Amino acid sequence: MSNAGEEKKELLAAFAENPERADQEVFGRVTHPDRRGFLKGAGLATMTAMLGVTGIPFSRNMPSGFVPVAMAEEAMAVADKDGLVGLGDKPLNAETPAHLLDDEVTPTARHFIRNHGTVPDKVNVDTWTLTIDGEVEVPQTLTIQDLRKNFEVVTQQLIIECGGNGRALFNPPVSGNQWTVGAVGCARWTGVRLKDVLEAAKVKKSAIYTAHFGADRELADPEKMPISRGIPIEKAMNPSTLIAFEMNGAAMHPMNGHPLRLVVPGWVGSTSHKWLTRIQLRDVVHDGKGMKGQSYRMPKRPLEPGEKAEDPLFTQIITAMPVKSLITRPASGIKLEQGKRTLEVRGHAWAGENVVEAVEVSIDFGAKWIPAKVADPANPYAWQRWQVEVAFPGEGYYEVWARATDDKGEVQPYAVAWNPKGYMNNAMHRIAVRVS
Ligand SMILES: Nc1nc2c(c(=O)[nH]1)N[C@H]1C(S)=C(S)[C@@H](COP(=O)(O)O)O[C@H]1N2
Ligand SMILES: [Mo]
Repeated sequence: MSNAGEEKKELLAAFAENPERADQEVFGRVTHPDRRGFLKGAGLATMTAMLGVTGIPFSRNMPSGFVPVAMAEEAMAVADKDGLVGLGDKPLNAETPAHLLDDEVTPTARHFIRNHGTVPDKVNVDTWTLTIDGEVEVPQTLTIQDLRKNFEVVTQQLIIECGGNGRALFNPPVSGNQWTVGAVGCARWTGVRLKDVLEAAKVKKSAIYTAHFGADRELADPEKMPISRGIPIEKAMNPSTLIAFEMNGAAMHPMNGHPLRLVVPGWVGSTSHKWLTRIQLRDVVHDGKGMKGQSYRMPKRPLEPGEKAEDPLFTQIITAMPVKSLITRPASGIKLEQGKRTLEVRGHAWAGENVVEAVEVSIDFGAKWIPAKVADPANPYAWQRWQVEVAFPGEGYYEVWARATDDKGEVQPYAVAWNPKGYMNNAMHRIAVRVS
């Protein structure tokens, strides 16, 4: 099919212009109130024909995301991101392959994207304002220039990880973006401390929680915000919690929250509100979109994989992310050159509110563990580089597994602790190595 490229462009244009109609044409019917259709039957055949491919990669994504993955990948090129893997294009979500997360500081072009709705367009940096209201004595409305002028500007390397990172490994599968390991990044963020701004607004004693609001809107309803979460006042007052206006020393990527966002490092990514316009201080826990039901919550007792559980069981609002590590070198699937028996393995490790004390690797499925060298974090809430030289006893197929331990003695588990929304999977990362 020689003109597959052209047809793909046309398909993308059709989706950009009128997603509902394009859905109708590609998927045959509208199956979901938020407009996304299921790729199956005739729809899948049409799509496959139009894309000129015999199969669509990452088909495991299909049931949950109803994702025209090839299109999401196309969208990545538009979004000016380097090698990210698209999980969906409405809203646009993309993760970074592990080997592209090798940089000490995650480049802007390699920071993952997690969107719930539209990406605000026509952003005017000069007129953008942030309102601080609710349980404060002196409500504030500040421009970005005001923030820069009135408060100390700080730069910190800070980790943001999606609560659903690792969801693709759940068994039985759960719905939601099928992140493998790459919904995590550690960029250098420049901004002001949320704490300083809150102090200027004179927070009342009654304030116990924040509520975050931004400029993005639900895809299906431009009146509604797609997400509005919050954090306890203690985390808001943590000096590493930033209102950021720069990413890696430059303007933020439009998909990563330009021109203003929260960075609540170490905590579930949904608290790091993008396109931030308002923070309300509350005397009760926030009840916005993403705060209730089973959203960003864990059950109060372990569940059997696949178990159906009712909302009242989900009493634990997710806060800090658990200890975790990632192998960024080599890429999985590497074949050592003939006769070579050693390999440098390295990556990053992080631990929510804690500090990583040790990283070990195993080349025998966890029977024996080899300690790696672990660097100190560049600053609190930055991930930590680890590195180790591994020697293989002979030729064959190996897996290299990595596990981190934090300063509270928490260790990464071997397997996924199943929960119905696919949160907080910190099971060990593993890569395949062929020794010849
Ligand atoms: N306004 C707004 N903020 C948001 C989101 C969103 O959809 N809208 N997604 C949240 C989630 S779930 C995550 S994991 C992080 C991801 O940040 P990133 O897209 O810059 O990687 O942004 C958070 N902030
Ligand atoms: Mo997320």
